[in-house]
Amino acid sequence: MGRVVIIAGTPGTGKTTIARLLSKRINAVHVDVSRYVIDNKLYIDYDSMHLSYVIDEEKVVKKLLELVEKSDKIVIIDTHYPEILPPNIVEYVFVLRTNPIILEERLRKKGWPWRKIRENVMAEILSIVVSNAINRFGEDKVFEIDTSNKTPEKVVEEIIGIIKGYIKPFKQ
Ligand code: DAT
Repeated sequence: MGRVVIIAGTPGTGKTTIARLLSKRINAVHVDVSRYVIDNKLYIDYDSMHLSYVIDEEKVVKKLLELVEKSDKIVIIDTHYPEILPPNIVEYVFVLRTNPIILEERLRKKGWPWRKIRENVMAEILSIVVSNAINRFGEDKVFEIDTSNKTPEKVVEEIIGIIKGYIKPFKQ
């Protein structure tokens, strides 16, 4: 069974960029949950108001657990909704953070509509992903990583440092 590392964060904070790079660096399996849901048709509906798929949570969790069970490598799960996973299988939850002004720029570059940009920038300001992650997984497993004004390589170094125990992260 693989160890599970989650890369979470508001859309645009860099989950897929970081998870892809990290998985190459540590030879892990990368699962981009949004992509995985579409590729495996694990959605119930498309929400045209929020311009996103409504996932079939039960099926998604079942498939992810099977994948982790079969894997002999670390599994990096990239999702803005980490609480669907059971805490007992999760070792680390890295929540990527981005200054809201920089996040807005990144989402503009992705060509997102203004309504969706505003919704996500607000979610980042309110630290919604972090509070949900702490509620579900507990403070000890959750690490906030700032990606503003850093290269993806630098962010990956920080994460590897924490996983290997080289860096003692600051915890309030
Ligand atoms: P997400 O998967 O969270 O939606 P993404 O990886 O698709 O995010 O997009 C993030 C964008 O931000 C991508 O174009 C790369 C850019 N970026 C700039 N600096 C970054 C950093 N330090 N870490 C991650 N992404 C960064």
